[in-house]
Amino acid sequence: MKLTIVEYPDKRLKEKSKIVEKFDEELHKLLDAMYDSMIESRGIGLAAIQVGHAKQVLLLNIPDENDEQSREALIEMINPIITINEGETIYQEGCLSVPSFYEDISRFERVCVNYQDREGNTKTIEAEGLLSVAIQHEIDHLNGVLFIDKLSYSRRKKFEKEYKKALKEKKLSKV
Ligand code: Y12
Ligand code: CO
Repeated sequence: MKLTIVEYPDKRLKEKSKIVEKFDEELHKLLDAMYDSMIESRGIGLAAIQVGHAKQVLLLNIPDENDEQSREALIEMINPIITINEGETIYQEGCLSVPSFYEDISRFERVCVNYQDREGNTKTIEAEGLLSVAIQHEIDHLNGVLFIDKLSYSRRKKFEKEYKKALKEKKLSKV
């Protein structure tokens, strides 16, 4: 099933996602459809609210050293909670819900996360580098926060102007 990616400024991106209680076929179907949509859109991370489902569900698929993604590297996180965070790193982030815009964002360098897998089993992961940054970016989505919300006032103003212009051009090119 092909899912449509919700794009900024859609208000659904501000919603807080709800805890998942049922680890059933419906959840598995959502996870599989999210994976297909993420790969088709060339993403490395996707939260359920980005496809219109306000559930605490996210995917991560970090490319390997040859810049290739594989299903074996897929991480499915349900109800994630960051338990430890350390250090600081700045990484240029992008988001499928904010197409064609990339910005340097400050994040924790390392995180430890407790979460559940698709069967409801409890898991823990320690992450650093791109995986750590992507986890924090996706968990922000579950709280209705986008990476552009972390920009300074002037950078946000610049973004809004550029994004509005890009949206207008996109609409005109479809006429
Ligand atoms: C660092 C980097 C990324 C994250 C969160 C996950 N973000 C993404 O997966 C963003 C993907 C993305 C893909 C795009 O499409 C292509 O490259 C073909 C894209 O480009 C356009 O929309 C035109 C933008 C973003 C966290 C930390
Ligand atoms: Co995003």
